[in-house]
Amino acid sequence: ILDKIIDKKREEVALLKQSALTYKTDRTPISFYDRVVASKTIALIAEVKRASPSKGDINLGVDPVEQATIYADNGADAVSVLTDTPFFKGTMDDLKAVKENVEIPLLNKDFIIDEIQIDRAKASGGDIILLIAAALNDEEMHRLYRHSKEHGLDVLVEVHDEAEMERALALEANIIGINNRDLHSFKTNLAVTERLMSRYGKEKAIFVSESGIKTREDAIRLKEAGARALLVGETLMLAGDVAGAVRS
Ligand code: IGP
Repeated sequence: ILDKIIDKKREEVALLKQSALTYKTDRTPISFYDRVVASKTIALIAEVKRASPSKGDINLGVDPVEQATIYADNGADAVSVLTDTPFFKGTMDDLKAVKENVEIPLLNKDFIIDEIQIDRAKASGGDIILLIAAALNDEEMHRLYRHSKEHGLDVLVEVHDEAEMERALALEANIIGINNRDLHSFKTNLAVTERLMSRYGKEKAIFVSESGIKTREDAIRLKEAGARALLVGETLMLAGDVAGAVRS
């Protein structure tokens, strides 16, 4: 699935580059890293996600601003906004709208393969961008990581196994996401975080456990494994009581 998504992303980036649009902004992003370091409890990145390749439609009727406002008002430390359209049914306008209404840091959740997407993320209100190790070679990771940092953005470097973790650590990434979801089988397994944390937990980075987190018990388990933050999407998008789910 990742190959398919990246192929599509290349087309999108080619169009972006052809258009006359430029992304200039003098805004200073808000630091998620500083917020997590200062926090005594485990941090929450709460995600706005309408649909996904693994689950299909999740919550098409959601109002991203309303949802993000509930997240922020109930103690989330950041909001992740999926902006990929073909596979996740999100838009850059979702990110912009959330930015106008919410004060906490925003993660522009997308498949970044080119600097122009990073410039667009910053101009659209993103404070954090995602770099997926499985989608990028070392040269691309380094170049895109440096570009983001030069523009004052935090970078969440996402890994799923030991080899990708080694590559993220070689970057000296200070925020590393461990994706519990296997992108081939779509299965989630929180033991992925436990396995990688037992081996790399002493490294100097903030570790974020991502995907498949459903209950307060899951959160406690991941905190005990050493995660400093959690990224939760589907569970919050489907919760009857979103505020209660965020607080628990
Ligand atoms: C959220 P979940 O299982 O709580 O909905 O997962 C988040 O981790 C997931 O959306 C995600 C993702 C990604 C989406 C993790 N890495 C990369 C798109 C691209």
